[in-house]
Amino acid sequence: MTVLAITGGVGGSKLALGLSKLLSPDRLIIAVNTGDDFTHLGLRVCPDLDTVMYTLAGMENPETGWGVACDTWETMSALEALGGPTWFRLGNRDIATHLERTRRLAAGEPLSKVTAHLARSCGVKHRIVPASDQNISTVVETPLGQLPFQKYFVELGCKPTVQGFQFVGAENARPAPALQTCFDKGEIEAVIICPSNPYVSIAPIIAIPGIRAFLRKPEVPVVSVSPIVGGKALKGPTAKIMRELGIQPSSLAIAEHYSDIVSKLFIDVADENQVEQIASLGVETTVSRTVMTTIADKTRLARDVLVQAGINIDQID
Ligand code: FO1
Repeated sequence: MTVLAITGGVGGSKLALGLSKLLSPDRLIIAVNTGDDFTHLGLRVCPDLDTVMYTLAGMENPETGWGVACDTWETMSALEALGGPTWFRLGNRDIATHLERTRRLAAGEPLSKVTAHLARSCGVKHRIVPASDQNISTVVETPLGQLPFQKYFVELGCKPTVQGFQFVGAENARPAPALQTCFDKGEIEAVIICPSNPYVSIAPIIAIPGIRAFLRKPEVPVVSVSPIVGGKALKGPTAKIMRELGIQPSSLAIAEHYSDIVSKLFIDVADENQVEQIASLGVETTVSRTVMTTIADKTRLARDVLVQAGINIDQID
């Protein structure tokens, strides 16, 4: 049997790493958001897939959470001298990932096959799969008009007011083959929704009909970890986006957002006072320390989440 972890980029990758320390490769499959993907400088860039891959490989840039540790920037400097766009920072080693992905995609390989090859080449044994091999593009609706995600997130620094999101392509997208096989064989015993931005990083995944339908099966426990602690997001624009969407940033709001798919929600001790309100939504809460800094934090939270999902890992290994 297998645990399905659903994640976006930096924040969710921390829990995915913790899960990978406790579950062997055949017991964990990690489905990653592809809504942030875009073609830049002619290269196909998949930020969340790369962040998960680099994090599980232990090679991610610890300061930013994305890109490769100790990467170099000569190509960016040379590009700047040529007047090229350098707003999206691509380190030299990171560029190799995008070059090889672009080459393989152009040769007709599906994204999940390319991702499996890249992850294996980085020494990652766990299965990292794009949520879908079909293109899904997150478009941000703002007063400036509809913006491609990375333009909003990086080039404009999340400044434009968010009025809504579109996940173009999601409705016609199918779960990645490896994921669909797990669904068809009834192999998934629990789903963990990692603490990524629910509105931007998890939503494009749940927008895929085959995945949304699976998460709604009452017999499959779905446990999530709130990305909001004490009314704030640990990283990124989650709280700002929530306010702009007219939602008060809180773990209660996260519980409301997930109430039709999540059976249990981990909230931080800072939000203990919201337990009753969340329980009234029919979502059980587990109060824990959800801020993950060290690998011990990530592994402990992963263990607690698995236990709440009914997976007693001590019997596994
Ligand atoms: N985020 C930034 O804020 N600035 C960047 O220059 C940047 C470059 C970048 C390059 C590769 C990559 O995989 C991620 C990168 N990110 C950058 C982060 C990226 O925009 C976000 O990780 C996701 O798209 C949102 O989770």
